Amino acid sequence: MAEENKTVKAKAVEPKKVADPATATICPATGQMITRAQELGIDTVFDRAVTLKPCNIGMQGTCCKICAMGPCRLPLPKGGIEGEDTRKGLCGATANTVAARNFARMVAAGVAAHSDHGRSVVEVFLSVARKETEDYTIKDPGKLLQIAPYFDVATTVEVDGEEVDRDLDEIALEVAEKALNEWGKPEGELSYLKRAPEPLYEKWKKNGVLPRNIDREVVEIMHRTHMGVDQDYKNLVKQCTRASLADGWGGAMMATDFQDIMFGSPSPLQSEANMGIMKEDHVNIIIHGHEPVLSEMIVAAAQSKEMIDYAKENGAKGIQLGGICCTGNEILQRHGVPTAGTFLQQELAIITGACDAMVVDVQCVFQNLANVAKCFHTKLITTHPIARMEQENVLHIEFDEHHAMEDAKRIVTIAIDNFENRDVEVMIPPHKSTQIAGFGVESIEYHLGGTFRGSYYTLNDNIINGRIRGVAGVVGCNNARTKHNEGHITIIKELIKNDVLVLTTGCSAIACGTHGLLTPETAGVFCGPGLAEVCETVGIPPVLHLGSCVDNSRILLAATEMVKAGGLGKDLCDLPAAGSAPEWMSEKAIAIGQYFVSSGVYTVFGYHMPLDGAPVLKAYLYNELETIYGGKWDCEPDPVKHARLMIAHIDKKRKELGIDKARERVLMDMADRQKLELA
Ligand code: XCC
Repeated sequence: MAEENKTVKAKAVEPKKVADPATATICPATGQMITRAQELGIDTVFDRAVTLKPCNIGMQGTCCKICAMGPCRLPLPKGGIEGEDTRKGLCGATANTVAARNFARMVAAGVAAHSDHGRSVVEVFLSVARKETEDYTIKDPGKLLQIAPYFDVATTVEVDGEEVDRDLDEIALEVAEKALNEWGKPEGELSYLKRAPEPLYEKWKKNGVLPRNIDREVVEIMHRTHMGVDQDYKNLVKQCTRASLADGWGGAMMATDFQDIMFGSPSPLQSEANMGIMKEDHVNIIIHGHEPVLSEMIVAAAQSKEMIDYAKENGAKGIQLGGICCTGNEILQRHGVPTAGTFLQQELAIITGACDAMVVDVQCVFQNLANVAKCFHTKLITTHPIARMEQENVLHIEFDEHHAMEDAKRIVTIAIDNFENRDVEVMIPPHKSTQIAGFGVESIEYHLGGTFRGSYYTLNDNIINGRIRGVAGVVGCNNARTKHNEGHITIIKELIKNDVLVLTTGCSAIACGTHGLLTPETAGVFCGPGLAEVCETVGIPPVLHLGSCVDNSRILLAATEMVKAGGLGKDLCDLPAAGSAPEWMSEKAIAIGQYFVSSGVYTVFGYHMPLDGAPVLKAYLYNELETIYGGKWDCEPDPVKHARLMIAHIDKKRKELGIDKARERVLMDMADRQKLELA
């Protein structure tokens, strides 16, 4: 007994292992706040990543826990497998089946998350169309008219033999009802699929992967991955394609469109990024999550004279809003609200001691926020009926679109009332950068085509003549298992150095803002000569912020516009383009990856993929899929090698298009010019 007590005591004094800020992040503000948290004795995700090791078999994708005879664990033997792979679960499921089922369930969860978000947005739009709410309106009628035909909704009507514009309210109502039907229509296929280039649509049709309705494809994955159903990894991957397309060309695309219609389509604007945007003498409200339905109202409430006056009465100089994750991107791209941080910075925003309220909706919200908030005066407010927290210090104010402004004002008032309760010394890291955000399909066309000749052809032309080597979509999360922001920033710098124009969304976009890559001036510093020349001529950054994760649909549509403009092939897979998620962590990222691959895009993930335990399935995703859809998966944790894989693919496509020679000429010209300059 005495012996036992000694051991307990000895353990108790063992110093706690914590993260080393220098290896945890490349962001100085983040490093500073990790240290601050450690001084205050508060653990963050960075520390937990040091003490909690990931499960090796789960990492390989080969732990099966879909029935109570398991979990059956099928790790790959250290030396690999020679000859027949005899690994199997109690039911006989092979490693391929197990890993494919796990992969499919990630796709299902990712599609569900994006598309349920999309559904909420369309439901709010239906209330607008039915005139049940006055807080939301139609801010971009042009976009409504643009999408109406995809739902077979007429925008004109015949009156006395003459074709006249149809009443906008009527159009809105019909579009809203038809759009909502996309989640559960009993027959047919999704309406937006025809927005894809025709050869791609035909490929989907031929392979039997046209999604029927959004919910059905998710449900079918859950059915097929139930114990004893689909046991052919290729057939499972086929359903992954079908469900993911229901996201990329369905739920997520509708989320973007209806948000644009109600809240306005973004256009480029200037703002700031990183935790240094918080102000000690202001009421700081941090908005975090994904659905802009509430955050739009909070922006309006926080900017109202009534609320600003109230803040001043309470001793603050004003109200400072800041965004985290994709809700942050939504209010950045439409209102210029600065971003306070990426996914991994959420706890740190509270640790500043200056966060008077953190308002969260759905997705990517750490439960540990509640524990961190307990150490400060911060009010943590959940707002969504499907996303609550068990901790007692969390306030739940359920948001309802029918009294949206009222709810938003209530939340802002709570934050203002809380301003005087700050108890711990405030420490806001002094780091922030200028950023330009708010690009979209339309603004790329405008900027790269000019007012009178707005067209994607100018972009194509610069790709054909070799100034721009190609286009890359770099998107996705942070992951505490990799150095915060290092993957995003290293890969993107390598790409732009090699004249690849980058389109970015999600936390990758926030990282770019934080590290100063979203300004036109970046071009002269980090870009290759060709891309720099184009960016300087038209005044755009070499990295274009296209919004949140659901806005990856903007990347699909921009790529489609490139195909339509001509000169770069007939399908998305012909384009000199590639996709990347350097620090992915969420199931949504897997869904996005799968719809990009199935749309013909070579897509490289960083960190790792949960496929190593099933080499046959992995080879199928990394190679064979390309023969079906023109796109394929790849994974490379080293950021420079990762970028080079993308560049090699872009060069391969240039060669196939016969435009590789143009680039050689451009490069030769530049080298000659530099030689001359040196002489
Ligand atoms: Fe979440 Fe969208 Fe990932 Fe960031 S990037 S961690 S999903 S907030 Ni989409």
